[in-house]
Amino acid sequence: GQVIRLEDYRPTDFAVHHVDLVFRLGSETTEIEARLTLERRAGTDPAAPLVLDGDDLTLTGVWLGDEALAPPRFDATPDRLTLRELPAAGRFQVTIATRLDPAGNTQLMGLYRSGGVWCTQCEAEGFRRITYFLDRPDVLATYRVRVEADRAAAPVLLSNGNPQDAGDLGGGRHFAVWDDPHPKPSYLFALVAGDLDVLTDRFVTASGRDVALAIYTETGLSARAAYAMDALKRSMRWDEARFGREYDLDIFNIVAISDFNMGAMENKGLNVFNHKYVLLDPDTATDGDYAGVETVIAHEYFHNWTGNRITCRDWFQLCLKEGLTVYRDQEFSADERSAAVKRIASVHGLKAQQFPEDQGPLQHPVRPTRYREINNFYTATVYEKGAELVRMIATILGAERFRAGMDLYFARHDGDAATMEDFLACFEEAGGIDLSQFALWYHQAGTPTLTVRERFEDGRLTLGLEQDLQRGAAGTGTQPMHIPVRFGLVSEGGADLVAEPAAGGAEIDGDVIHLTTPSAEIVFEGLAERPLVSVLRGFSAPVTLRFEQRQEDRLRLARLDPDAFSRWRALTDLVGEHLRNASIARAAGESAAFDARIVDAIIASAEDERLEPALRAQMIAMPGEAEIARLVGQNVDPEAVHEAREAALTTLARRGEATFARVHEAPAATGPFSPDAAAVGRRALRNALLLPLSIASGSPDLAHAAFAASDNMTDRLAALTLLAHRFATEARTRSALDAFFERYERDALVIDKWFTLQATAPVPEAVEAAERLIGHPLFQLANPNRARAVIGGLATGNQRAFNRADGAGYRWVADQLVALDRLNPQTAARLATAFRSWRSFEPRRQSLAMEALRSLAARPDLSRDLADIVERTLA
Ligand code: BAL
Ligand code: ZN
Repeated sequence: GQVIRLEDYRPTDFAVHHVDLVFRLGSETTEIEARLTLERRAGTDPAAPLVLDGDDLTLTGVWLGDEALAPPRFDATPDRLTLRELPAAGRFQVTIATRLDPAGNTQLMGLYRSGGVWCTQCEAEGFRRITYFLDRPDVLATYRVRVEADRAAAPVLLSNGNPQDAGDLGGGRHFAVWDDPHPKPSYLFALVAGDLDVLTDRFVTASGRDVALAIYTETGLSARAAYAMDALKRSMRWDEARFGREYDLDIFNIVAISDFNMGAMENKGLNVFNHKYVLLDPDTATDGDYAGVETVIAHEYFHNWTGNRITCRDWFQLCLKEGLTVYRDQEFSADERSAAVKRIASVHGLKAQQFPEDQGPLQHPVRPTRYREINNFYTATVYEKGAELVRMIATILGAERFRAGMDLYFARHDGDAATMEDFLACFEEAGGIDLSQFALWYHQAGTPTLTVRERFEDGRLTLGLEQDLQRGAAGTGTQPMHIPVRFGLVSEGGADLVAEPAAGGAEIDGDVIHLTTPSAEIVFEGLAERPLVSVLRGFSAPVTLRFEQRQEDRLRLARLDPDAFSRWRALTDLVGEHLRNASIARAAGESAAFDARIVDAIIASAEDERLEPALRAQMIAMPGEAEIARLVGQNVDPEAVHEAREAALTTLARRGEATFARVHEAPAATGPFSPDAAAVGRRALRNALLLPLSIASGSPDLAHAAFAASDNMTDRLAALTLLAHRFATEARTRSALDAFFERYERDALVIDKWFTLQATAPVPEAVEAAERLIGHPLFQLANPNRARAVIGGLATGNQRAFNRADGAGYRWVADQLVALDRLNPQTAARLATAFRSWRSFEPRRQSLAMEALRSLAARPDLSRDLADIVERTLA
């Protein structure tokens, strides 16, 4: 495929001022007329043709003004429309007619049908599957959209902006007209038409604008949008208070769709969502689902400013809107819930998703400079590492100057298609700081290693810091970066000490060390006692920390660091290190004992009343098998990892049984279900204890009791997952799975969970189980959530089965990818990233994974999406 390069960027020869669209939706085909108001940009070649992007389009007519055109005035292929002899100056109009088959569009890009509903997905390049256009984010136009459809099939007709007109057309048909006054790029266009229920509300903005809010759902499900509506109103209020951003239209619509490639999409005034991130009630959704809905609702809403009002000049700038918006949604969740719990969850996600990407063949910088398929760059690096970079800017500038930089960004670039450099310049100016070294974080791929050493003598503490970045698959630079290291010096009693650094060494600003050189030393003087050094608090930079700290110090920090995040980190690192060593030992036929002091620290945290229950749940959760494999790094034997983790769990369960039982039996708060943070934390702790308690007793009775007693999906699913993963062969487990299935048979989102929990059972036979699951009458390969539930469940949620010693996991996943690729290349490519860590496994598995990847690469009919991932993974 063709490579797109950042350095080739140049503006278009033509501006598109306005787009007038007419959609005639029909049961078979849809007719579209697009009238573009165009103008040649000053200074461009007056004879240059207009070349418009298309993708798989059928052209039915072209007009210049009122004049119908014929070749050679234009020539058209499904992928391109070229118009010649256009006016050299002034505005003119080109009208383009196309015909589509939305029901046959299984890619779910462009206009498609989902459960009878017409809907669109245009980011990144879906608009060109609707009509020929300058389909790139720096072409901003106002849009007016007329939708016509059968009233019975589609009583609801929606598009971006404000409703302008509606009426009857006779013959059972009707129309609606929408007007969006905000110039926008085509990727933010949206249309929805169908028979939908609606939940409505209203919001008055800080300056008094009355906004009508509506969430549309499949019929009969609008009550399940209540929490999403609540999250929307809280997001709107928060963005006013925290960033001074108000909503700018009279109406804000959200639609929940069941077939959707992404989580959701921030189309101007008409967000379209995967229904997974809208529909909730206690009986069908877990606390994790509630948190996901809150985050995604906020994320898409926040895009109205960071993404829509200020968009990206080109797709290389994706992090400009995504990293920033993830940062904003993380801050929102931290403010709405517990900041420490949220930060731990974010760092956990970063290490599970972004670190392996940054350390494998799919490595790329946060601001890439080339791509073959932009859909493959909606990655953890662009999103999650991108958010970490914004967080570091906030750390470096401090809250006030960071806010000033954001204010400047909004003031200066409102209405622009901007670049990452534009963004950084605002913080340089508002902060009075040079961020040119910091900008390397956007250009240099890979996870830097931060090595810390300490020495204490005569009341003087010397900290040595060193940074190292190895060149990886992306081949980008390895210059020293600006790493903000938040730290604390903790007394034996667990208090933060105040110590003045001596002159020289790295720059220190409050509790942040600014490491800008390859290495630096900092000396703290006048310390009465040797402090416990707590570094990288709040995970102040996305690095791998190497700190040869005394075991006693780490154990003490795990118990008494006043910074809750650092307590978690100290404990998790100790546990992770043991699991890493134990996995390596097992692979060599040896065993490694789990240090009783670490085990006791975990047990102690379970009943530490100073910690909120959600944190205690995070403290006692063992790292997953994939995380342990990442820590092992090379020559990984997934069976050894599994056994090492099981052995550690057994040790913990036996030693902690009495304590865990005591905490588990403490009376749970009564009253009706509530999704608030405190109640979520209590459920998380009780459910986290189920696992060690079941292991200690060797019996599924406790899980069965919890399953039977559960009055909400969080508890029910926790119990059922435990049964399916640990007591899979028992008849009673099968009965529980069947009962669950029968209860929720008609509930797609719950049935997705039923599929996932079976595909993720950590047993080698999960491959055969997954094969049976795709034969189940309710399995639908064309539905992305369902495909992800089973294929993704096995490929990314089941390290042991996917990496089975005989290669059956690799082969099975590769076969499914081939089938899925024919329907939905984007989702197939995303699932294929499961192979990204193949080189870290032992040689036999490596060769089996390579065979599966090569068999994929050899297929002549792969989509560009999937071929790009497979080829880069093999490179
Ligand atoms: N813009 C794609 C979906 C999202 O990140 O919100
Ligand atoms: Zn986003």
